[in-house]
Parts: sequence; structure tokens; C-alpha cells
Amino acid sequence: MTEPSASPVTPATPAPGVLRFSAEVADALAAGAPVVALESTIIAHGLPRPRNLRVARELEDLVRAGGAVPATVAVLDGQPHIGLDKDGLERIAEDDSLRKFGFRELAPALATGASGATTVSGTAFLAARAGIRVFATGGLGGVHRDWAASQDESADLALLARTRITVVCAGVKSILDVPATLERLETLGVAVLGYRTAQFPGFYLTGSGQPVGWTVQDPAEIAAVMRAQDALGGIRSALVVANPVPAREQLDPALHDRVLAEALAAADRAGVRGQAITPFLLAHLTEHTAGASLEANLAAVRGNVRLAAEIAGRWAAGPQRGRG
Ligand code: PSU
Ligand code: MN
Repeated sequence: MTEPSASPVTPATPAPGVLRFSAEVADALAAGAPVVALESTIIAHGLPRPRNLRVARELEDLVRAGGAVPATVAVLDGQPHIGLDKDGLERIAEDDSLRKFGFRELAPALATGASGATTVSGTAFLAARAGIRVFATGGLGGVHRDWAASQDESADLALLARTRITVVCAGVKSILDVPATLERLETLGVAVLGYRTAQFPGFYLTGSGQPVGWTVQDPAEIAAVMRAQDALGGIRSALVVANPVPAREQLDPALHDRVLAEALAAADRAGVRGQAITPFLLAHLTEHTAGASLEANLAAVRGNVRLAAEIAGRWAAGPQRGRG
């Protein structure tokens, strides 16, 4: 693959043929046109069926409407796909045997021909290797609330500490310990920008109550920060752009707090842990808020996808005078 001229990334490129590009993603990267990576775990394990397939298509269409090319990432039959065709997207949404692949799962999956949806850590790694700089998701994984006992911290955080990609998210999932997750991002050296907010977003909620150190007002400023990261050189860490769900589309905070407490208690009773805990809690919230949490989740993801397309456009356009 030739490196896109407008995107000054220098990925340690994988061996030829390891990544399988969709035709539109290959063309866009070769032309230096804007591309937005999308993860597949949210489709396969984060959303109820059959709505998830419609959402997968809708998110790709939103990227296109924003002037960029969508690259939904997944591993199918041992091959990492950067951009899925119609059948691939259907498989992600409908195949019950699909696993959940974070970064560490990728090599065993390739070697054994396994199939799975990629999480933020799996997607960010593969997208960066492919030369894609902008990635949209819902909420990052992070430090779980029972961390002292379980030591459960999503692999998303450590991977972002060593991967040069910009992740647009609505904060971290509110099922997590948000202040602890922010501390970990600081420890790991991952920069966080609040998009038009001084408060770190709360995933289903517009605000988490936690402050964010930097506030940016437009995509050009974000692109300027990305260029500054590259200008500094050195450690290739990510940039987290935290984009709140609009207040009118957030989940009612009182309902959120009540149902989340119930969901955490239910997970504890059922002995759910490890990779299964995030899908369990998200599904419990959807069910016990009569779908309201799902609508807030989708509103957040849509906003992130739209913003990511704008950032990708700014990034591909190259440096502007005086800013990004
Ligand atoms: N955002 C959503 N829904 C999701 C996820 C993110 O709106 O389902 C997924 C992402 O793939 C993220 C994963 O990487 O949840 C975190 O899982 P874990 O806590 O097991 O690392
Ligand atoms: Mn975990």
C-alpha cells in the first residue's frame, strides 16, 4: 500500500497482503482522501439485533455524507478487513459465532483462521497499521468499578498509549469508573480534548461531572493538535476527542443512575466477568430503560461519526495557514 501523501503517518507496515482493503478504502488511501475507521464490536456485541445491521449501514452512510470513506474493521476467517462489503457487514451483524477481538487476540486469530469483531484496541491497531488516522466509536473501554478486586481494565487504554490514531468517542462507558479511567489515561500519556465542552462526557449522559483539561471548538483545531503530535515526534500515542451526546438526546440522569446500579448488581449476582461484562451491562441497560439507553448510545455514536468525518476531511486537506 502506498502511504497517503496528505496523512503524515509512518506506520510500521504489516507484511504485504496481511490486511484486506475494501476497494473504496484502498482507493481513498491511495488518493490521500479522508477515511474514518469504525469498530465492529459495537455492532456484533454492543447492540441488539436486528437493529444492529441497520445501525452498521447508517454509520457508514453518515461517514459518506460527511465526505469521507468508511472503513469498518473486523477479522473474518483469519483475515483483518479494513472496510467491509455488504456480506461482511451482514456477517458482523448476524453471525452468532463471532468472537470479540482486542489487540492481543489478533495474532492467534490470524494464525488459526478465526473470525471476530474488533474492539477499540483491535480496531485502533489495525486502522493505524492501514494508515488510517481517524476512528469513531461510542465509548472507550476503561477501568471497571470493581477494579480493586477484579483488576479489569480494558485493553483499549494501554493500546491507545502506543498507537497514533485519533479516536472520537462520547467519553468512556458510564458503566465504568470514570474518574479512575481518566487517571489511567493521564498515567499512560494519552491526550484528551473535550469537543465544545469543559466537562468530560458521560457516554449516555452529556456530562460525567469530571473536568477535561483541553477544550476545542472545531475540527481544524483538532487537526492542528494531530499535526503537533507528529511534529513533536517520539512516542506514538493516540488523541482522544471526547464529544458529548447532545443534552436533548441524553438518557435521563436519574433513570441512568438507578438502572445502572441494578445492572451492576445483576452482573455481580450472575457472576459475569471479563470480556462478557461490557455486553452484559449494555444489554441490561437497554432492556431496563425500555430502549432509552440504546437511543442515547446511538445518538452519541452518530455524533462521533459525523465529527470524525469532519476531522478526517481537515486532516486530509493538510495544514491550513495558522491552524490545523
Ligand atoms: N462503545 C459502544 N458500545 C460497545 C463498545 C464501545 O457504544 O460495545 C465496545 C468497544 O469495542 C470497546 C469495548 O472497545 O466495548 C470494551 O470492552 P472491554 O471492556 O471488554 O475491553
Ligand atoms: Mn475487560
